[in-house]
Amino acid sequence: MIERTLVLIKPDALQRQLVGDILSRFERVGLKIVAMNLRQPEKKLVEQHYEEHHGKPFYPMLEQTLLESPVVSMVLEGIGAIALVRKLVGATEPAAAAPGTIRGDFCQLSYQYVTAHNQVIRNAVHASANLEDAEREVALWFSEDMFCEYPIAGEEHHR
Ligand code: IDP
Ligand code: MG
Repeated sequence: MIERTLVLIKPDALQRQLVGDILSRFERVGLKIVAMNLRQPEKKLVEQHYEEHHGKPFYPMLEQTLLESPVVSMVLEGIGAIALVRKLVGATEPAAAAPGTIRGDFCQLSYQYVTAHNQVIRNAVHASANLEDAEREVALWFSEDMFCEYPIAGEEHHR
């Protein structure tokens, strides 16, 4: 099943100049970038994007961190792309994220540490959790005219 999923490289990763490292992981597994943008999101967009977290204690900080510098937003396409990207991204809590995943390799925060220090988990990327979220989030961040059609080398070998 060919799927599309939304990925955001969040401000903490932009500030650490990790864009290339993160993108290379999606490219090397064969995911296709069908839309991409460097963007300073407006507050309203972040509110809509993280709708499910409104009211949680960490929400105000989460919103603030998403607004502190630009994000790279992208739509990735591939076989089972939603689960594949979540696998590459790793667990929400970096301390629990497996080595080899983006969060496991680039971040170290734990729930215990951020709770004690009144911080939010900075974990480099956002990735859609399921098909329903992916469809909603892709439509939120991208309009139809922002997608590009093109072939990628070797596409026929893994489809
Ligand atoms: P996800 O990004 O792995 O889908 P969600 O549960 O959807 O994780 O949470 C959204 C974001 O909110 C996380 O990526 C992380 O930045 C932050 N976050 C989630 N849970 C906590 C928490 O308990 N404390 C602080 N920040 C959190
Ligand atoms: Mg989530």
